[in-house]
Amino acid sequence: MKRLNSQLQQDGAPLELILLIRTLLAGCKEISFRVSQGALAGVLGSTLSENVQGETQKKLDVISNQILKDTLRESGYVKAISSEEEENVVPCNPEGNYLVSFDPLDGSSNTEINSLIGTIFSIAHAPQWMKPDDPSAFLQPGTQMVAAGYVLYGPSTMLAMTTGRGTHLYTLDKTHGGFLVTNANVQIPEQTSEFAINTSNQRHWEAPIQQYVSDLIAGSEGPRKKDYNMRWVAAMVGDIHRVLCRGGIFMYPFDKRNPKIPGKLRLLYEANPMAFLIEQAGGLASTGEGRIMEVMPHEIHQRVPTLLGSKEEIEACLAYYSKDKNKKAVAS
Ligand code: FDP
Repeated sequence: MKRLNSQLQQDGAPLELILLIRTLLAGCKEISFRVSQGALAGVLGSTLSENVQGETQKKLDVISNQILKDTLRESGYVKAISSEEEENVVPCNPEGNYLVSFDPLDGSSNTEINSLIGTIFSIAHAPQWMKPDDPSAFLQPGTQMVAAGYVLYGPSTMLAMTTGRGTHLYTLDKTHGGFLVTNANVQIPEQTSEFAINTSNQRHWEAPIQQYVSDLIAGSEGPRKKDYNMRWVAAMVGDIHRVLCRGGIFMYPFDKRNPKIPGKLRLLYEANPMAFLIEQAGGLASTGEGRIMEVMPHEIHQRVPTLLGSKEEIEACLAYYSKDKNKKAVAS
């Protein structure tokens, strides 16, 4: 089986990027170990502090964030970090050539129930002019990413990663501590009959997604003329992993509750890296209005509506948005 290094070399990744990825993954292996210890590691449960988004931090979030921060800062490859758990950019080596954004532990409420969780990351070049504490360099569209991926802490520890030459799945071989390629050049089936959305938010969705999901639920008796099944891991990393493995559509759409917070998921370290993985595997990643990877961020913790998955199903969903737009244009 091919090792991580060989795959990265084959994909033409520069040496420094390979070394950075290996450093990041060393941190993830430590997180994987801590996570697998569960309550025995004495790290589960909530701390008293809240993170910048006002969510209660679980201790594992804090620990995972610290592990990644320390490992990346010490590496010398990184100029600055943005993390879900850090209000501001974390300055690192002024001579570093890369910017790393991460959600150290996505789906952290799943820690309480010993279910899927993971680390999501994206890597971009650090501009030379940038000072390490300057957040503006992070405000570039996802098309500028040089690598992205996630490490999934499940029954096995898996890595999904792309450097722009396909999406590959790796499995951590705990006997020798390395990631081995277990599925190269993943191709997401273009058609699907599986969808994932938190339907408890239905009343807050806009008209196109209301209609789309209601037509999915209508199944073979509705306009889509086939039966759909629903799956919801409640951790984006788990839901996207399923989509990469067997297709599907994952949605966290625009939410009318607060127009200033248009979606739940964060652009830099959730939506963008997943969009890169999905596109590289032949799927589509949209906000409903346009390509996720072309969204120009205006702040590091920006949220976006997300529709990710099988090509034809995303296209079918986007047709509802176009129809709605046309209807509004005719009415005005
Ligand atoms: P979590 O808050 O548990 O870290 O990052 C946001 C996220 O998880 C996603 O992984 C997940 O898809 C979503 O939130 C689930 O949130 P809801 O239960 O509010 O739908």
